[in-house]
This record gives sequence, structure tokens and C-alpha cells, in this order.
Amino acid sequence: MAFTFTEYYEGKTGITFGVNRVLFSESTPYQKVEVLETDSWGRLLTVDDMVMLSEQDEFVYHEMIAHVPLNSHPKPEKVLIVGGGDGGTAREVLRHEQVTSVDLVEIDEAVVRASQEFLRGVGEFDDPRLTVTIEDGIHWVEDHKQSYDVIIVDGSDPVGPAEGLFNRSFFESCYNALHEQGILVAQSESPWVQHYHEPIRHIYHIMDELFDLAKLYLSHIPLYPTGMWAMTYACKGQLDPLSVETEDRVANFMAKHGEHLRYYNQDIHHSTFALPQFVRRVIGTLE
Ligand code: SPD
Repeated sequence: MAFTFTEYYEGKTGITFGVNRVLFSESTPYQKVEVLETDSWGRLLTVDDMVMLSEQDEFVYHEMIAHVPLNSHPKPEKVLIVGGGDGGTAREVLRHEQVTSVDLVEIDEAVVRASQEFLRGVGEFDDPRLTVTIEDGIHWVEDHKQSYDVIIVDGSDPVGPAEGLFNRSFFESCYNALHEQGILVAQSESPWVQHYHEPIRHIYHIMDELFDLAKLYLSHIPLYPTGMWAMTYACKGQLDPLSVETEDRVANFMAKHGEHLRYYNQDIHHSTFALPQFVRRVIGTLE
């Protein structure tokens, strides 16, 4: 082991990795992008010293951010991924046969380049249904009204270039970019981390106000700060992720793809929406 890397998330509290070598390191106009080879979690993609994924645990995040919304929609043909330049979310979205096109809009070409070169097992970039565009996702959604069935916000944490992905105006543009019955999912940070309470509450309340239905859901992602990670689901219309129709779609999807998945299944789809009391307090839904 050559050195250690720590992502600090609360004072001097953080998660530390043994690093054998640095495979990629670039300071781009937006951020510092690195791929590190760790001693125990495979390769790590970091942005401004925050972990975006490890080869060992990325499947949790990518399966959960993709399959929960896609199986909740009866016909998810057109999908937009904002961010997601590593291609992991695209890989999972493209498992769905009904998807006819995926626009992946990433602000920083270095994330795509580093991932294509050093994280080959993570991203799916060869599927003809996928179009990768290097552009600010905020402008993209403003310019694409009524265009998508599902929008997935797979951005970084709310600092630096991803900060705008947590603003009300961005979510309003996402609302306008969705077809009727469209679904939006956004990565929403950890409810254990005090300074993320505001962004989580903020995202949930904006989505709840703008959309007909909003729900927070949780996954276990060991290498993200605290290991508990939130995503927010919102629908223009009443496509409930816990409906009987969705349950049937999840069952069909699992019958076809279950052997290739590592986290998501029928039980997880259902239980992911069960929120502990303290999380309900964070978003203010505790009666
Ligand atoms: N702190 C991690 C926040 C998650 C950001 N997205 C990760 C990108 C993986 N496709």
C-alpha cells in the first residue's frame, strides 16, 4: 500500500482507503477527477476527494437509481440521465427492453474519459440506444420540454458543479421535461450526515410540492458516508412505486434479469421505501 485516501464528511470523521496507485488524476475546469486503485475495494472514482463509486459496491447505487423508477413506469421509452458520466446508471437503464433511447448528459468529459479507460467493467457505452453529450444538464433540461418518461439525476454531492442540481429551478425544469406520468429520481445524500439534512429536506419538499407523488427511499452503500444513502422518487401523475401493477412489473423484470443483478429484487423494491423514524423527522413526514 502506497498511501491512504480519506473522504471526510463530518469534521475529522471520514472513510479511509488504502491506495496502491493513482491511475488517473486531472484537474478539469469543474473539479478534480481521480481513479485510485485501492487495496480492498477495487478501483475508486473520486470527484474533489468525494467517492463517486468503487468497483466493489457500485452495483447497489446503480441498480437502485435505475430499476426503482423504470419498473414503476408502464412504458419507460425515453430516459435522461443527468450526470452519470461513469456509465453505471446507463448500464442498468439499458437492461430494460422497453427503453428506446437514453440521453446521458455529463458536464465533465474527464469523468467519461477516465471511466472508459480505467473503469471498463462499470459503464455501458456501446449500446446504440445511448447518446452521450458533454453539456451542463441544467441547460439540457431547460431546452427539452415534454421529452422524457424517466429522468435520473445521478450527480455529485451539493458542492461545486453539482450544486445547481439541488435547486428548485432545476427540479421545475425536470418537471417540464417529463411527459405526463413521467418519473424523476434524484440521488439525495445521507440522512445520517447533519449537513445533508437541509439538502434532503429541500429536495423532498420541492418534489412533493411540484409533483403529484414524492417518496424518499434508502439503500445500503458501504463506501458512501455512513453507508445509508437516500434517493427521492417523484411522479407527474400517480405512478406509485408500491402499486400492484409495479409489483407485477418488478416480478417480470426479475424473471428476465434477476441472475445478473446483485442488490435489487422484489423485496428490496418494496422495503426500500420503509423509512426509520429519524429519517421521517429529517424530511418532516412524521405525524
Ligand atoms: N457522495 C456520493 C454521491 C453520489 C454521486 N453520484 C455517484 C455517481 C455514480 N454513477
